[in-house]
Amino acid sequence: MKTEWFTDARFGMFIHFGLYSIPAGVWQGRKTGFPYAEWIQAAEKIPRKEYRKLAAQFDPANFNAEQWAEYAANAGMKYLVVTSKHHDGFALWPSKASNFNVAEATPFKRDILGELKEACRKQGLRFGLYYSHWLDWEGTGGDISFRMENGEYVHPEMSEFEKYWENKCLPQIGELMVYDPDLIWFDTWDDPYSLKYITSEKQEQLISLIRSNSDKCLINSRIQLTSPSENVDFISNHDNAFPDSGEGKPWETSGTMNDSFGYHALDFEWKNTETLIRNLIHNASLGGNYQLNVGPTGAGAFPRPAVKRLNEIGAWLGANRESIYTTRPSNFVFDGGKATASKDGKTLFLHMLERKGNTLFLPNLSAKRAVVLETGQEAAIENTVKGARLTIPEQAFRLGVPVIAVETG
Ligand code: JFZ
Repeated sequence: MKTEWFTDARFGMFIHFGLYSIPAGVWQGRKTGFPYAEWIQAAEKIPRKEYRKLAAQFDPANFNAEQWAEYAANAGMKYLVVTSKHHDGFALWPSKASNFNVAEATPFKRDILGELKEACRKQGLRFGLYYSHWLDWEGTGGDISFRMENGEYVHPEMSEFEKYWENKCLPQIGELMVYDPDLIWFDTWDDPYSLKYITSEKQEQLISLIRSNSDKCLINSRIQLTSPSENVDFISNHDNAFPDSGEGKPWETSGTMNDSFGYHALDFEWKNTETLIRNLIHNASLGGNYQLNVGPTGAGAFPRPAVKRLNEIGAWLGANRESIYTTRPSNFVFDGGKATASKDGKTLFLHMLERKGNTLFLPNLSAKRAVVLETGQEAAIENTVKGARLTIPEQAFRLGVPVIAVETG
């Protein structure tokens, strides 16, 4: 199955990087009215000509693809997905279909996608590309959710959108395929206008373009969130949405460390590391992935709070790796935590999210061996006709989120 690596991966990095990383959520000295810094052009109704001036300033001295990929690998992530082109229409690679790109419009000139792809290969990370197929505010006909008249959004004529689609969107997807991506991450949301513009014919057009170039490239459901084609490979949930059940296809949640995807200089709502680890465990227990976002600064640096969290999650994952990677969802429910199961179903991993006393009863189950995963310390077992009673060693509760590995049988 071409989705197997994705199902086994559990943890990936999302990167939002572009011209919006320069204003970083602040326009004319004020914090922008919308939490997502990458939306600043629309949120502040910045005229195109003025927004384009950011390209002349785009020269990220600290951009270092190898370091970015290393941060992801050290955090325990297995793939990296970068915004090849976000809603503003600016391409991070030398695109032939539009000169609004890093090589032609900025002093930086380097092929950011090419460098990142190579860095990911070196780190053993799968490489994915976010592409905003629906919204494109460059002004070539894809400027949905951008033109405001009398306080209302005015959407482009279908004929204008068709021009954008034929002359920019499809050719650019063709260009992206040259990078041989492991996945393409499209983006729409529940808006009646996404149904109007991204019809099922357009979905299939994109899908067949990708399939004709690649046997391996996965495609996500946000190609049309309201009614995705049967032919997509995995489901992308709403942002920061951690569901109560799994899906019929492989799935993921993309989420932010604070409240913005693009770097936001005035967003201090950083979630603590334990919350992020709990999100990872939550999705893993239901068979899903967590694609955690980093918004590098306009200079190309990872914000310090992001680096700290990546390091801390990496440390936790390093000590508990078997309980997350290649696991399967477990229907074993217990009070105060969440479980995953090994692929062969023989080992149960109990993530102790809340302390509910030192004994844990596992109904209808007989345990052969139970250990604290990080330390190897044994938990005493008492098997009865009704199930197994474990006594969790006191020291385990000093480990943050302890995991008990139980061999069953
Ligand atoms: C979209 C983008 O607009 C945003 O900038 C970011 O790239 C994010 C990953 O995706 O945001 C969305 C998408 C879907 C919903 C809300 C915001 N939704 O379905 O509610």
